[in-house]
Parts: sequence; structure tokens; C-alpha cells
Amino acid sequence: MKKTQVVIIGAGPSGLLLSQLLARDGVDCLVLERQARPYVEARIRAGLLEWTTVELIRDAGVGERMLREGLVHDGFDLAFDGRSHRIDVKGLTGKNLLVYGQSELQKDLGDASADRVVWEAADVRIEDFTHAAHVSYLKDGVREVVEAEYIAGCDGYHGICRASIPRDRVVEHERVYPFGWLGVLADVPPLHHELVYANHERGFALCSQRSATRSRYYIQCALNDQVEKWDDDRFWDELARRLPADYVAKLVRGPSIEKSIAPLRSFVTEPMRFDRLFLVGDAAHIVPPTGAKGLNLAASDVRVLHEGLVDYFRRQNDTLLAAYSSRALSRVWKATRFSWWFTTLMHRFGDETFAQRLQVAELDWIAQSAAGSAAMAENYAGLPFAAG
Ligand code: RFL
Ligand code: PHB
Repeated sequence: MKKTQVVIIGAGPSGLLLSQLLARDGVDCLVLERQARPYVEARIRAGLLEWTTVELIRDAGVGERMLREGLVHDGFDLAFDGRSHRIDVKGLTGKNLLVYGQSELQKDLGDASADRVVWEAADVRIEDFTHAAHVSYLKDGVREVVEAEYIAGCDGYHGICRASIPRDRVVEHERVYPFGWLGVLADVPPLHHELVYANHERGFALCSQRSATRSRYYIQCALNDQVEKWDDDRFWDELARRLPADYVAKLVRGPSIEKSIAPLRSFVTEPMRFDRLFLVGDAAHIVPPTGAKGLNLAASDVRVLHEGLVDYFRRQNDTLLAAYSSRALSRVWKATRFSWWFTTLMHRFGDETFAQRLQVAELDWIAQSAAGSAAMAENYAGLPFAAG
């Protein structure tokens, strides 16, 4: 039997960032991850960090490469109706954003927490989360048991933590969208120095990036679409059709180095605490990627849970820990609302021209109105945290 103070299930960004923050504050923890480290680090996912996320990573002592190599952005473009409008996030909120790939962050966190992670821990089971915190797993065919005071469920949407909770104790809210995103990563310079979100009658498009020489582009696709049906030429042609001409003139095409389809979903679990088990990040909630809130929400859960655990272990005060679920959910629901709204504003839901005209009218209003632009910028930059 191994003993630790906090057992963390999942070594994605949530699990590793939590372990790193706890270790720096002298709280003992162990991370159990089902996959091998290279597999986790190869997953291409998020790319855009809110400044509060950047600060948390820096405070965890793992921000050195991120701050050196990340690209600081001040705003982004909305393209619609053949034209575009820039949202000046920095001017409207005082906050920047940082382009830094989740796979790079995952590597930095992996290096920092190497001695606290059991990679390839198979068949992880929560043996008890009510009276005690007991977790077991198989390593090289041998079942190991870990006894802790708390369990952090950081094992993503398909993990075992949320699934271990009796159905009558959870409420799950869900919205599934009738389309997906086809994403391409390519070693070509981005067509613009900031991100471009495009509303077009053929469907949504997003021009993002990972560095000055690596682009990440997405287009809305059918839910049942297959990636094999999209060779590179078809993808570049379709992307170009959905962008105003002045961007297309700067589009550099090249071979894709990754291509995948992701479904879009909004999902929130309530509450986020069950006795000695805390759900964190994608294990508790999913947002559609429009607006880039997923990883940022995971980081904000980690921040709130870290504060609560440190107060408990260092000062024997469990007030903040007791408030974890309500503090985290208040930010989760606001980001869920924003991601749903931005998704609804930018995508084709069918053929009806009425909805399309309303989208363009709303985008035009956002562009013209100080209040509209400010609301967009505030949400995009990331909303403040609830007081403790
Ligand atoms: P993760 O990253 O899913 O990590 C969970 C970890 O748990 C492990 N695991 C288990 N371990 C042990 N036992 C089990 N039974 C286990 N089951 C699972 C998994 O192997 C994995 O290592 O969750 P986490 O840490 O909460 O992090 C969440 C983020 O990864 C996610 O929210 C973002 O990637 C979402 N997202 C974006 N977020 C942003 O903030 N900005 C973006 O620009 C952005 N773009 C995106 C995105 C997600 C995307 N996809 C594909 C879902 C773009 C895309 C296309
Ligand atoms: C990305 O670069 O993967 C990305 C950026 C912004 C989004 C979504 C995804 O809103």
C-alpha cells in the first residue's frame, strides 16, 4: 500500500499542473496515467492561453520556455460578409493572450513532474471515495493500492472518475452540436499575425497558429464526415472559399502534418465534488472549441482546487475546499455560455437564411458597438475568478 496526500488520476494538463503546484507547496501527491508519456505529448489540441492561465503556469515554475517561445497576441479578427473587423482585446480589457501549443505545455509539465507520475497505469479503479480515498491500478500486471486523503479526478471526458459516481448523485447538462471541426496542422507561416474567426455561408473557418512557421486551421464539417475524404488540396480550397479575399491572398498552402475531426459538445457535471473526490477540467465539463476555453477552464479549476488543498494541508482550514464546486462552477458556466454563444454566432446550423442574416447583423453590431466589442473581448480574455 502506497500512501500520499492527494492521488491524481490523469496526467493531462489538469493533472500535471495540479501536481506541480501542490509539490511546490509541499503537498505530497502521486499521478496515475493510463497512457505512455509520448502518446500524451503527441496529442494536438489547444493553442491559446488566457493570461490568467499563463500566470498560473508561471507561478507553478514551468513557464520559462512558454514565455520565451509563446506568441503574445493583443486581439483577433472576426471575418463575415466579405469583410473583417478586429477585436482589440488588449485595448478593451488590458489583457493579452498567448499562443502556445498544449503539446508543448504537456512536455514542460512532464519534465517538471517526472518523478511523481506512474505512466501506463492500467485499469485504475476508485475503491473508495466516501469514507476514505483509496485508488488501485495495475502496473506490470501487479495491482497496487494507493491510500490518500483526497482524489483529484483529472482523467478527461472519457475517464473513470465521473463514471465512478452513483448516477443519483450527479446532474449532467449536455448540448451536442450538429457539426464537427476538421483541423489541419501544417508547417507554413500563418496567413495573419493574429487569429481569424470566419462566419461564411459554407460554414465556419478558423485560422490559428502554433508559431511563426506553423499554422493550425479549422473548418466546420459534417458530423459524419471522414478525414480520409479530405485530401490536402480539398481542405485548402475549402478554407480559401470561406475567407475574405485579402486573407486568401496571404494563405500559404503546404502538406498537412496532422489532420483530424473533432465533434463539438457542451457538457457540465454538477456538483464537481463528491466526498473525497474532486472532478477537474474535462472530467467535469466540455466546451466546444470556439473561443478556446477548454484548457483555460481546466487551469482555472486547478487554481481553485490548489488553493483549497493548500489551505487544508498547511493550515487545517477546509473552508476553501468546501467552496471548490461552487467557485469552479461559477466560472465554468460563464465560459460554457460564451463558448455556446460564439459557436451559435459563427456556424451554419442548416440552410435557413433567417439565422444567417441574424448572425451577420449581430457580428455587424459587435463591430460597431463599444458595448458589443467590450463584451466579446472580456469573455475572450477570460472572466475574473469568484472570491474565496
Ligand atoms: P485531458 O487532456 O483529456 O487529459 C486527461 C488525461 O487522463 C488520462 N486518462 C486516464 N488516466 C488513468 N486512468 C484512466 N482510466 C484514464 N482515462 C483517461 C488521459 O489519457 C489523459 O492523459 O484533460 P484535462 O487535463 O482536463 O485537459 C483538458 C484539455 O485537454 C482540453 O480542455 C483542451 O484541449 C480543449 N481545447 C482547447 N482548449 C483551450 O483552452 N484552448 C484551445 O485553443 C483549445 N483548442 C481543444 C482545442 C480541444 C480540441 N479537441 C480535439 C478536443 C482544439 C481541439 C481540436
Ligand atoms: C487552436 O489553435 O487550436 C485554437 C485556437 C483558438 C480557438 C480554438 C482552437 O478558439
